[in-house]
Amino acid sequence: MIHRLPGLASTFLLCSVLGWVAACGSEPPSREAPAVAEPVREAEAPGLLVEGAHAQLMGDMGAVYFKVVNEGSGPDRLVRVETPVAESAETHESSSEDGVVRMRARPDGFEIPADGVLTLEPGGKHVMLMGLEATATASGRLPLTLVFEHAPPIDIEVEVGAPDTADADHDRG
Ligand SMILES: [Cu+2]
Repeated sequence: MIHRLPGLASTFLLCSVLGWVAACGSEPPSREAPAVAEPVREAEAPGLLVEGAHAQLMGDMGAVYFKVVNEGSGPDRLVRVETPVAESAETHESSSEDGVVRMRARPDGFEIPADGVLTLEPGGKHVMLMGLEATATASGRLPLTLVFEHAPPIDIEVEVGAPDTADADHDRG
């Protein structure tokens, strides 16, 4: 922590800003079965199905989670995510090392195994939104476009849900 590479500095910063991401990682998702009225959006492209998209926001930053079900016989890859309502959208992955949750950029995106599922969830893979527009966060819905290596892009509208944790530390120092 004394000497850190420039490339890691932003990761450390994000980790401290997003203390709630770490906190969420320690809690298993407790609401597996979606309620009937829950406005989970689903969208699909040939062979791919996106489901359960939701976002957790922290100021002008947010983490987006969803599943991509690959019903095809070949692997694919989520190569990037685009949105008009944030300055940037990056693929990240959190992992726990020696009890410390760290978040790293995954610039190559995430593989979607053939006949398998790519899962983005708290404490693991996620899409990190930075510089979110206030009007977008207020609306409770974030439009995202998922871009894949093989399948055509999928547009989704992500439901914003408040973080489960009260550990919302805004300290950016
Ligand atoms: Cu992140």
